[in-house]
Amino acid sequence: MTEAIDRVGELAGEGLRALSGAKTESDLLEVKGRYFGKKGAVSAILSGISSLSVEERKRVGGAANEARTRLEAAFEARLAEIREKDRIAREGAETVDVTLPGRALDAGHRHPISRTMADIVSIFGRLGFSVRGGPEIEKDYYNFEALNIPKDHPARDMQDTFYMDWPEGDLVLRTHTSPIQIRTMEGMRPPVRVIAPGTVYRCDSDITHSPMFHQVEGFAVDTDVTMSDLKGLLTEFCRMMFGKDLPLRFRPSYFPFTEPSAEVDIRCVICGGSGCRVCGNSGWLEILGSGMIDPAVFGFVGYDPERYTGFAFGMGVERIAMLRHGVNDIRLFFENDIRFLSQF
Ligand code: 2U9
Repeated sequence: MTEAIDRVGELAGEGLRALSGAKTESDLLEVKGRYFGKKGAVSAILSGISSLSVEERKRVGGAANEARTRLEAAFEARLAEIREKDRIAREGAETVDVTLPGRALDAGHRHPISRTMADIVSIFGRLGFSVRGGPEIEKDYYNFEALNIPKDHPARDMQDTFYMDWPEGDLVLRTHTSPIQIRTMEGMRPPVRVIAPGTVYRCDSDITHSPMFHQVEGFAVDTDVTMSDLKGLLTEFCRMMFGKDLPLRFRPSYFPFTEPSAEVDIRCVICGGSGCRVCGNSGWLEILGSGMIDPAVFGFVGYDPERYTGFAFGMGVERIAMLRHGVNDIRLFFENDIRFLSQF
């Protein structure tokens, strides 16, 4: 009997030492199982006391229950200690070092096409032009008819124009910003000096054409506007845009809405005139179309063609941005690849 009581004392001592040596929750559970769990050593002693006398059973059973109570209390205390240590370790690992330098936010900037367009508009603003806009879904009349482009004209080719199949009638995505000039003339008498920037659409796509692109057009109408006014204005524009001493030339051309018409070339900004792939070895780059507004156009807006003359011009913004930044594929502007766009 004293043997059994001694054994309980030994087990209690061993169990308490094992509990205080446990490092983790699973160590603790393992110790509990071994000493005072359902199948542990203390339980084994309790189940072996049935052969003892009542008196002995009381003493051994009392000692065993007391030992189990102490072990359970020690278990709870050690469990709390281990959990607190784990929490402190976890929170230490998660700590934010507020003294580390911050991560800089990337500053955004305007798209190179928007910037080029704003620069062109700003130059014409300084030269006395005001800015007008208009709808991108446009009536056939404003996009073609009033610009002296009748129904059978090749400029209306199905391959170039996006026709809208809408019940509202003959609508197209504007193929140029020229309808803005027609709408402007309908609403005001000369003198007129207006610049018309905007997005335009043509069904065309390769390295120099995009189905959505941008134009800046402009025009002036008064009683005495001449071709030399046009040449003076565009010469000044090219020099403000590309450089002070830039040579340029006016080359005869054809547009349905201007007569006579001229295209403006600047000395190649890539090779300086010696000839390269960009200028097709000519030493010149086509930059603008222009001309004197055809009197037939004045007929559509109720301007007296005997009294008024005017000039008009137009340019593609992407082409100018490509030359300015040395970009060789127009599609790069619209792929929204930040690695490309962040260069500008
Ligand atoms: C009215 C009368 C005349 C606008 C003009 C051009 C010549 C021209 C092209 C440049 C490159 C289009 O983007 S592009 O392909 N434009 O060559 N545009 S004269 O003439 C007008 C406009 C409106 C009422």
